[in-house]
Amino acid sequence: MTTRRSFLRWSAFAVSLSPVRSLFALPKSAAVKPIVVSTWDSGLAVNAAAWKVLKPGGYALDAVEESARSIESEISCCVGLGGNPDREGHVTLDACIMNEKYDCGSVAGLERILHPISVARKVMETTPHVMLIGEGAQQFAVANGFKLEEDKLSADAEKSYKEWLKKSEYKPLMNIEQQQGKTPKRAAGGPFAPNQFEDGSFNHDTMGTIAMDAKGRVSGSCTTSGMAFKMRGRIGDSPIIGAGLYVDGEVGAATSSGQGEEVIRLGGTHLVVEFMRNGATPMEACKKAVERLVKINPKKAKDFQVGFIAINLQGEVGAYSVNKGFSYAVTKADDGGKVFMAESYYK
Ligand code: SD4
Repeated sequence: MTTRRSFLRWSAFAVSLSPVRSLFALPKSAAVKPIVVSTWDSGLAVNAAAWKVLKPGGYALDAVEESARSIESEISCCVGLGGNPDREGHVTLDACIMNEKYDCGSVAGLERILHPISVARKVMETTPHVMLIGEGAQQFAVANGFKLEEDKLSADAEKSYKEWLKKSEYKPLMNIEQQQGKTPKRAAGGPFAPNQFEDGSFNHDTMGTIAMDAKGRVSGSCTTSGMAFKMRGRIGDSPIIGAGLYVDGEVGAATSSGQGEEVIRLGGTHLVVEFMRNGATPMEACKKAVERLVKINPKKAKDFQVGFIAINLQGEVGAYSVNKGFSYAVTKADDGGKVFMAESYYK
C-alpha cells in the first residue's frame, strides 16, 4: 500500500531524477550542431555572418564575434554607432563576449569605436581584467589599433534625438508593439524586416547571439547602444556577464534583450543557465526566469519588455519574454535560418 510518506519519498525520487532524465534525453552525439541563435528579426542577418564561420567547422567564439561585428557595421541600424544617443547626444556602446571556458571580456560606455565587441574580446584575451569602461576602454581600443571614429549621429538617430528633445521625457516602453501603437516595418515576403517602425524609429537597440560549433563548444556575444536617451553614464545589462550574457561550457548559453535594469536585478542569463543546469530545457529555463522577473515586479512588468533566448549542449533552443513582440532567429542548417516569435508571459 502506498502510504503518504512512501508517496512523498517516491515523488521526491522522481523529481530528483527528472534533471538526469532530461540531460540524457538526447545523446550528445545526436546534438543539433552547429547552431546559432540571435535576438530579434535582425538576428537572421547576423546569424548568416556567424554561419560563415560555423559551417566550415570554425570556433563558436569567432562566429559570435562576427555576428556582432556584422550589425555594428550597419551604420543605418540601431545597435552600434548608428544607434540612438544618450540624453546629452552621445552614442555610448556596451558589449561583451564569453566562451565555453568562462573566459569573458566586456566594454561599457565606449564612444566612437565601430566594433565594441572586438574590443571586448581584446580585453578578454590580452588583459587580466573582464571589463573596461568609458575613457579607459576607449584608450585601450585606440592603443590596440581601433580607429577613433567621428563623433556624429546617424541620420535616423539625429532625427529621433531632435524629436525626443522636444519633450525630453524618458519612457522606456520598448519592444512592446501594441503599447507603442506603432507598426513594425515588414519585409516583403519575410515575417519581420529591419528593427524599425514605419516612422523610422527603432524598436530595439541590442543584438545577442549564442552559438554552438561542430565540436560542441558554446559561446555568446551581446552588443548594444543601450536604451535610447538614457542618462549619461547609464549602463544596462548587455555588457554585464551573468545579466545580458552567460555561457557555461557544461550547460549552454543564454542572452537577453529589453529593459536592462530588470535583467541586472535578476542576474537574468546566469539564472537561465542555472535552471538548465538543474534540468530545465532552454524553453523552460527562459520561462522560469521571466516568471521570476514578473514575480519581483508585480506592478511594473506589464510595462516593460525583457526577452531571453537560450541553447543547451543538445542544440535545443528556447525563448520567452515578458510581453508580446520579442522575436528571435535560429540558423542550424544551410536553409538561411528562421525567425520565431517568442511566447510571452502576458499574452
Ligand atoms: C539595455 N538591454 O541597455 C539593453 C537594451 C535592449 O533592445 O535590449 N534594447 O538595457
